[in-house]
Amino acid sequence: MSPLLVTRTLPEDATDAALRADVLHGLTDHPKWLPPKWFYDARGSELFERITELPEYYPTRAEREILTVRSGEIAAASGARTLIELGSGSSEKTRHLLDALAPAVYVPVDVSESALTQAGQALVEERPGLEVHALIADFTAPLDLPATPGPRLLAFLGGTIGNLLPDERAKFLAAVRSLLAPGDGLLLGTDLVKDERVLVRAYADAAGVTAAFNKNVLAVVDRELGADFDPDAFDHVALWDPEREWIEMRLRSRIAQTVKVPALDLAVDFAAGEELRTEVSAKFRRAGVSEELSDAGLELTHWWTDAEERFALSLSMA
Ligand code: AVJ
Repeated sequence: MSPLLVTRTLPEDATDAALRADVLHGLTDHPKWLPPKWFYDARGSELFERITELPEYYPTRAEREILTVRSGEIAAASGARTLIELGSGSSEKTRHLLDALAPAVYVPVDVSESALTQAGQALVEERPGLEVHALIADFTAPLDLPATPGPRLLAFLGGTIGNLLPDERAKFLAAVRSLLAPGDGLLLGTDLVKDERVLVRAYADAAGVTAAFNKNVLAVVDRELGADFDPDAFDHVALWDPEREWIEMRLRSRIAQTVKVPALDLAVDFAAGEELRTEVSAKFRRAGVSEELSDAGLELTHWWTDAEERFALSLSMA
């Protein structure tokens, strides 16, 4: 049997139906909002890769430092024979884990079939004996994981859990727990609370790459739903919400304007200065992560940070 198996559980038309529902709901809500998942078309993914290399955007470097230094400990603590990774993308940061764990099976899960196929092909070529079972799926929906050797380690890296609102996080962690058997583990990447200026700079870089990334969601709605958003009629906003301890990205309408979305037979009025929220990126403290994991039935057993304590990887056991 080929060492690379790619399974699609995401229906082909899921994306179009989901985008239409999200745009209709979010643009008629008060205040207006869109889910961050729609950032990641080809241009958005390329812009995000550029963001990860920006001097102001520390999370990727900080997490890579932890994985480089601590993968041996993570492997020893989890003893996993299967590594499952949600939102695996290029699997670039996963290589340290795969080296240390040397699992029998790797199950990358992502919505991007191209990313999964490219990464999966490269991994089976360079790692004889590794079986890759890639899943084209939306990890926020119920997952149908293949039967693989235990114990299993489920990795959710990058700090992407911060994109979920608190109630969404509770549901997500409970769903993850329901996928795990006793002795399985969750390896979770979380960006940490820190100086507000450092946080805001990471989401409003001097080169304007994050501004372009943020505005790109308007181009996605224009292309997919025939809307007439003018990205230049909106300003990029990044702010720190100290009560909720999250960064919020918004797009502020420079003028009073009406945007048409023909595919939804919708006309959306924006007042001058009105803001559309495009992402929250929650920042965490160890006590809060431990509590959220415990509420989901997971026990935090290890907490690793980079030397500057900007980002953390936690291991929790089912
Ligand atoms: C990929 C969701 C972890 O929230 O920091 C980067 C996305 N947004 N710059 C994050 C993002 C603006 C990133 N995550």
